[in-house]
Amino acid sequence: MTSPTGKRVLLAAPRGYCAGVDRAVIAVEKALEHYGAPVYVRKEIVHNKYVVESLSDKGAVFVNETDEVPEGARVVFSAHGVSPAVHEAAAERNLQTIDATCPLVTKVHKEAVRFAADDYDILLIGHEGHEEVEGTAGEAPDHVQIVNSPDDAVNVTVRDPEKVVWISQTTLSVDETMETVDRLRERFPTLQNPPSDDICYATQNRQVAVKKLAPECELVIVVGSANSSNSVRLVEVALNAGADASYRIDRAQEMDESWLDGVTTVGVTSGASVPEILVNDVLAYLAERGYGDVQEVRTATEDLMFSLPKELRADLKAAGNAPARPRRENRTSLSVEPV
Ligand code: 2E6
Ligand code: F3S
Repeated sequence: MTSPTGKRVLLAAPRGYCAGVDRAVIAVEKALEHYGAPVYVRKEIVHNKYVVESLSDKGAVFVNETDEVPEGARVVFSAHGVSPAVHEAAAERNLQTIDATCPLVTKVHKEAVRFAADDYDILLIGHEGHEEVEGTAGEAPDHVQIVNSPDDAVNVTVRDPEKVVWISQTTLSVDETMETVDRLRERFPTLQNPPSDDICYATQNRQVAVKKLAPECELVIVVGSANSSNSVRLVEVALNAGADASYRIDRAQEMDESWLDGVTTVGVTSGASVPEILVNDVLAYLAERGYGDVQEVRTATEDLMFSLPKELRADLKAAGNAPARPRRENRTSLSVEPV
């Protein structure tokens, strides 16, 4: 219902969980149910504090490296993927692995392997130190160079400028990545594109939705954790698209009353690793302050689902448990009017 004050919320759709996060989180939950606690998880299964804390409460034990996992124990690899060296280290300790790498990250790994086999110089656009970039680069360390930003393009040196390809992290800003590619192509005119988009559908869809609502917003709130690349990108996209201000928060308690001073329209979205309950809490916070009129701005509909990691599927099947799984409910509990 329209507010007499004109105050309103524009709620981005799609937002929140993507298919790869849904699968990874369910994989840990199913592993806990099936094998019992503890189940070790290398790195954060997805980059969200609430998810990690909730799974820890259920018995998941998050570690930084496989050498922290007891010999022979079970370990889940996170959605961001791991390099072959990590698989080897796990095998040396006889660990039982469940690989929850998002299939769309695996696709990029395969591109790196293929172009390395053809002896290309591979320019991996992505953020140095991010787990996904470490995993992808680790597939072909002798062929991959990381390009962090458009400005970093000047630092690249290649063996043969006619044999260069770019690939990317899945969760980058589409616009900034295209800028990096343009700069690289100025230097290497025959730079080859990846066979298909590496920035995944979920990253792209969330950015398109924010771009649509941001010009109408004095404030855009992005729910997501500080280490979540795709969530952080949504703040940048909102600001670039015309929002007067944009903040990333992990949860509603981090909202600052002063952000709402003089604000009529608040945009709300969330990263691909963010459970909808955290968005609902933000909407409730805003409703208590007069922003009860929530209008959804939808730019795409998503129905992609991935099956569970094969190791887990096999064990569930052998135990007579149906591998089918329900789609996680990711709708807001508030009444929302589409615009
Ligand atoms: C795996 C790969 C890509 O930091 P980033 O955005 O990559 O990660 P999350 O966990 O916030 O988002 C999901 C994801 C998982 N994206
Ligand atoms: Fe996969 Fe993209 Fe999500 S790479 S984990 S679908 S953000």
